[in-house]
Amino acid sequence: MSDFVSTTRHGNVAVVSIDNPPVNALSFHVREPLMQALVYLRDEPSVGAIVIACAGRTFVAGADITEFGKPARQPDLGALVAMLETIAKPTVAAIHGTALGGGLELALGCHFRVADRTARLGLPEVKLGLLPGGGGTVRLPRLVGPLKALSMIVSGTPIGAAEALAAGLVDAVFDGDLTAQAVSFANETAAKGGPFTPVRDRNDRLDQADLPAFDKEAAVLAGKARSLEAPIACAQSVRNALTLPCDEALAAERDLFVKLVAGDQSRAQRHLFFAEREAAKIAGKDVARRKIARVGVIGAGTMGGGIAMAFANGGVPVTLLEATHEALQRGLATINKNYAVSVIRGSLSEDAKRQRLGLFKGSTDYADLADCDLIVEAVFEEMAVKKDVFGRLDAVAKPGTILATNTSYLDVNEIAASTSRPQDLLGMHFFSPANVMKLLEIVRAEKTSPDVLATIVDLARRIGKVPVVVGVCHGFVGNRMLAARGAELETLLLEGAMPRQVDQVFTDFGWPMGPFEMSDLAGLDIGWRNRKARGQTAVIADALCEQGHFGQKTGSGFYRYEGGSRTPLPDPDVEALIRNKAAGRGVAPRAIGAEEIIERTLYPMINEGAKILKEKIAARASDIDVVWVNGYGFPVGKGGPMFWASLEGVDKIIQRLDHWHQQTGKDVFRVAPRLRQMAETGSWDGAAG
Ligand code: 3H9
Repeated sequence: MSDFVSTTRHGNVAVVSIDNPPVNALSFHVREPLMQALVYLRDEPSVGAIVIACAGRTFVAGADITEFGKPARQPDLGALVAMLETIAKPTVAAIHGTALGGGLELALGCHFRVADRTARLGLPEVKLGLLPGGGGTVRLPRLVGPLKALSMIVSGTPIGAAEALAAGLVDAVFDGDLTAQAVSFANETAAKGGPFTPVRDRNDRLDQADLPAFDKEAAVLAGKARSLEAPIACAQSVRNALTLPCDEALAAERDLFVKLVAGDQSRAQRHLFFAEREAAKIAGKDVARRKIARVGVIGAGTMGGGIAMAFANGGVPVTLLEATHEALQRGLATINKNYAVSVIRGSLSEDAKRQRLGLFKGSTDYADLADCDLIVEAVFEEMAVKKDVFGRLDAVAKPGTILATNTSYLDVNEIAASTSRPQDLLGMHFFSPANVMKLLEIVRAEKTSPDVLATIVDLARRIGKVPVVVGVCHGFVGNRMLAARGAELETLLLEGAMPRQVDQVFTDFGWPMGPFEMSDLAGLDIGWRNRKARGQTAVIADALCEQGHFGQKTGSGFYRYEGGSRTPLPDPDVEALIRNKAAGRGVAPRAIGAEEIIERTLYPMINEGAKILKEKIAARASDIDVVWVNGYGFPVGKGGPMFWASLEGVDKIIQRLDHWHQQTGKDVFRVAPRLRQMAETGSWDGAAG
């Protein structure tokens, strides 16, 4: 008995209960008493069967991630599961909430698993840059077959109880009092008599004939892994289960785990795990939240429609407002079509589609927004238009309604000042497509009240978004750093790099696509319009736009696209244009290496991040990482720009920025004081650490 593990008797059945809030992680202070309790019960003759259950909201959700990187303390998870398998009496895991990672591995050490109907089971270690290290890759294929195990372990996505039952992962699914039903199950099983075969000895689903199909699927998954090591290690380890004796496969899994856990990629992904949770913590978290039962969205274009879908996907009823009946019908038709595509792809059931569509109410009348608790505008990005919209909202919104602007750049303080209720207004900067992208920059204006902020952070999590609170400045965190990243791109072209070379450096780094391909996808006309509004120019991009080359949508931009395809092809005309513009400026082309491209794009971006921290536009460096990974495709295996800066070496970054500043005199290379401070203290907060 301990504070974390206790045993109760129900006749012949002993129930061992783990109670380690909030998620019953298998910390050392749980493993040690759990081991002791199991050894005692194994040897206690009056005990006929053992149930492992958990208190609180969930079964064990994994190993304790905070212990990784510290010296291992025995018993480790492997020893615990191995010991479980020495028990001759039936052992049953009673799973409610989530059985994840080490939690599912513990359950796989039992002879049987029973689950509550709402339970979810999975091995998500890959998302932490790891593979399951407690025998999961070796035992799961023995229950569900190698192909299913491969898909579960490489994706890291948990499955529901019904699917787990069908796959053979659980033996029974129950409604109601799970522990009581697990005890009955254990009693009945014990009465039937053994011997009971541990999972490690069940080999009937391990058929060597599956190897070719397995290897084919593993190759497909490896292709999607880009530069990440963990998915490859996961696939290798499941393959070992198929080809090696159990103990050898377990030892190989352990070796792979030890290697990954010490590597930079897993450190980066573990950093992101905690960073995302940290980002949702805001000062004044104890304030009462406002109730959000219905949301209004103004504008049914790409952005507004996506935002409306994001709310409906989270189960929140939406009133969608457009200026004209035609625009409204067009918007609703697009939403309908998007859901229909999801049904065809198999990611949404027909029933769920109907339910979601049922949450929409369309209108062209502002008065219909009167019952909304939150109203988000997604209209044209122009201050006068925004002010007009909020003026009308002021007249119809009920007192206490939260007003949000989806602006990407405009001054949220100025928008707030144009209403009679600035305390109720903030920015909700969704990323396109808003129904898919996880990031939500929540822009806190000067007068935004703490309860408004807390309500929107909670709502964001409710609809599955990753919220990050940011302050008011041009472009907030993400777009402001994007501008710094892109400041030298045109110059690089003029000096001799071609779009495909720059993009290749980015994809080699781990980005899903490079900046030129991204501009083509977003539409070059958007940047062109913004530049014109700000009196700015861009030599190459402006020339392309003047010729009507707006990117993918016109079949040409920095690349050409054949027959409506999305595959970018190098365009000799664009390359000639670049050379001509360079010659016109007297710039002789030279060979530009990958290092230089990184130094002149990613280093300025880190520098801008340092300024953002100093100005308190972001509360923490890790918030910036969350923005970039979830909104802009910064490679997860590098942990976000600010984490990556430490891997790259802040001293080196400063030295090269100084070099480029001397060479060019450009402001974008002027080293920010906070960056120098980081080099001195080793911490973005300014304190030594
Ligand atoms: C593993 O198992 C390796 C093994 O194969 C091998 C070992 C040898 N450890 O997410 P929430 C904290 S790797 C430590 O906001 P929710 C979390 O930081 C692990 N702490 O709740 C937060 O703390 P705070 C494989 C953990 O209800 C608090 O709990 N397992 C852990 O939205 C609440 O978390 C996973 O990867 C942990 N394992 O979601 C599962 N998990 O309040 C990771 C959570 O101070 N966990 N915390 O910010 C999850 O996916 C979600 O937490 C879960 C609940 C779905 C369970």
